[in-house]
Amino acid sequence: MTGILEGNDLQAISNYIKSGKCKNITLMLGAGVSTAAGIPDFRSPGTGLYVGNFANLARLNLPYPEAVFEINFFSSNPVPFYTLANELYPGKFRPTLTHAFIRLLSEHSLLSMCFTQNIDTLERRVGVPENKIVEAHGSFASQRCIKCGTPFDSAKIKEMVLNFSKDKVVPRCEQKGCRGLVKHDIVFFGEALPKAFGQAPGYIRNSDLLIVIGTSLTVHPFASLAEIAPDTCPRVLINMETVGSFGEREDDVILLDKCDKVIKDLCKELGWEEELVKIWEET
Ligand code: CNA
Repeated sequence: MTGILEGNDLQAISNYIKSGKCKNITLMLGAGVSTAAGIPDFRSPGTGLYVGNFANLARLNLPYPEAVFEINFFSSNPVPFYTLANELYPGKFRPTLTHAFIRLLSEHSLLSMCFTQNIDTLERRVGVPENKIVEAHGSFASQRCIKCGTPFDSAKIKEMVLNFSKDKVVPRCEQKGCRGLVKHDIVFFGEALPKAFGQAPGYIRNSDLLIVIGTSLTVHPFASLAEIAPDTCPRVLINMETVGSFGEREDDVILLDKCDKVIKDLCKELGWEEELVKIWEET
């Protein structure tokens, strides 16, 4: 026990933040942060893209669900990805209270860095400064040809994706003689993570608190970051289930509930509830 937190509950986190000793908070986020916005995660029973009803992905005629995010499969059949992109495209969804909390941490100068696995860009949309976000699995924010690497126009691809359900036109490179498939800069299975992800261990080692929200901690190397937190950096998990190695450290705080509810309760304790709701209502 490090003695940094006075307990393993929400009150203890709130007291620590209010004490002024907790100056740098690093966040690790997953798809659970955006489920309340209407974007299904991968693995929640009944609603996740990989399970239950949203086998949903079954209508895309995939050999197995993960194929939709595999580069080899995409190269031979990009239609399932673009069908899904049409449904999940940024602009169709509003940030959640948890996204508003990220901005609030930043406004209180407490946000060290937000490492997100999400590709929905809702962290940007809620107004978290770009230099405080690392989209570890990329995002829909940019795109390029998978053959020659030439970037593709954002406005043009947006129109194509939004019309994909009726037009079924897959974007192709416009460089002379190329015609390669265009893919968003989302990290597919088998692709390298963005360079900025390399900074993650340094941020976590220098943090006073690590908060992990809405992730099954099953996708590596992202998931392994939670192991890096030193004794001086207590770990908090806000999720529907216990995941990873949470619970193995005496000072781990595990808050099992919908993240928006936990965040609202935490902000109430911190006296930030009004600010939180104001940010959320504005976005
Ligand atoms: P996952 O494996 O589907 O796990 C989600 C986790 O969140 C589960 O443990 C759930 O119990 C939990 N959860 C779901 N809803 C809530 C909620 N309201 N409050 C608290 N916890 C909740 O997803 P991961 O993010 O762990 O997997 C990594 C993949 C998912 C990344 O590569 C992403 O790109 C990918 N993904 C992203 C999005 C998005 O951008 N919104 C959507 C779907 C998948």
